[in-house]
Amino acid sequence: MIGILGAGSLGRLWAALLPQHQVAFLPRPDADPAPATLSYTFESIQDGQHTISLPWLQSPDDLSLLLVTTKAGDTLDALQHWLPQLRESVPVVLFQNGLGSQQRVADAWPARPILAASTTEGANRPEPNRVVHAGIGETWVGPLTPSARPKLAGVVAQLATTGLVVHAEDQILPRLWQKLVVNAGINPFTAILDCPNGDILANDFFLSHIDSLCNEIAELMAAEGIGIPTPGELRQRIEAVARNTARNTSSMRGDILNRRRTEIDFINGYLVQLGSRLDIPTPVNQLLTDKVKQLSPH
Ligand code: NAD
Ligand code: KPL
Repeated sequence: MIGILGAGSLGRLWAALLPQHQVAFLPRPDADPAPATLSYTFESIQDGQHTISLPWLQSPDDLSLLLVTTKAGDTLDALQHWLPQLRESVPVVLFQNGLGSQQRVADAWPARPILAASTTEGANRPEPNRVVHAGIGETWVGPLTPSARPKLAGVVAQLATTGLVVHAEDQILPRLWQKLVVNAGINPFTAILDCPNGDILANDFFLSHIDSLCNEIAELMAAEGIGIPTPGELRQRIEAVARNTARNTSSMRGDILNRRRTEIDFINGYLVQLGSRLDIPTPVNQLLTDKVKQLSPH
């Protein structure tokens, strides 16, 4: 049985596409009491609308794989509740955006097979019981702890049964950084300016900070040994994604509009913390983090 911890947009996407008799959701500890099944409408890209009805997990002993699709700020707490109940050999795949939460999990359970995924699939939930696969992407999965290495091929094969494109990635950290760069350069601007992704490109606030932001990120990446990108390359990558997703509401703007906690601490906030550890100034990341925090509950 494949367990999904975090029954939100991304968790319900994977659950809808995995073989149905092999999937169960792990209830929140505060679920009161968990109903037997979770039903929702799933709008697939390829073949229309389906009703999905999946069980809540009855026995943790049944799990052979755990997909963790909570937000970054909820992940450690969620796993602290469930991992003591799962066999040590069960691979755990972390799907969070940003950085920081993955390392905390790997540090907390270094003997467990912990993997991280970086995905460009897009899913949203316009109503509580309707999930839309909004954009087809690709997913890279790689090991964070030594015992995850021998599990990687099997985990990728299980995830690929969805029909989604899933790659094994030995070096998952640089992949997570690539997504972090894009999120750090788009999400806070869209949240602060309250605009779709494409609209940041001509905005004075974006234009007056993007080069300094890219300088900060390039310096951090070089110090961390994650390649030596030039600030100009980072800016091009950020602007290309903003153009390609021009009408999208970023996840951070969506969180603010829905009065939810954002993932800023794991995006620009992570870069600020890394900068202070490495003695690299990060004033633009700090500014963006502060402004987003003023807008959202923390
Ligand atoms: P979401 O808010 O829709 O879903 C998170 C779910 O986790 C919610 O249903 C919440 O109730 C549940 N949760 C919180 N604490 C829990 C706990 N202690 N136990 C069990 N469940 C708990 O968020 P999402 O959009 O699905 O994103 C999840 C993660 O995936 C984020 O880090 C996001 O950045 C990343 N991601 C999302 C997408 C996407 O398209 N949605 C794409 C790439 C990456
Ligand atoms: O990942 C995203 C997000 O919104 O979190 C981007 C790439 C910015 C697309 O909206």
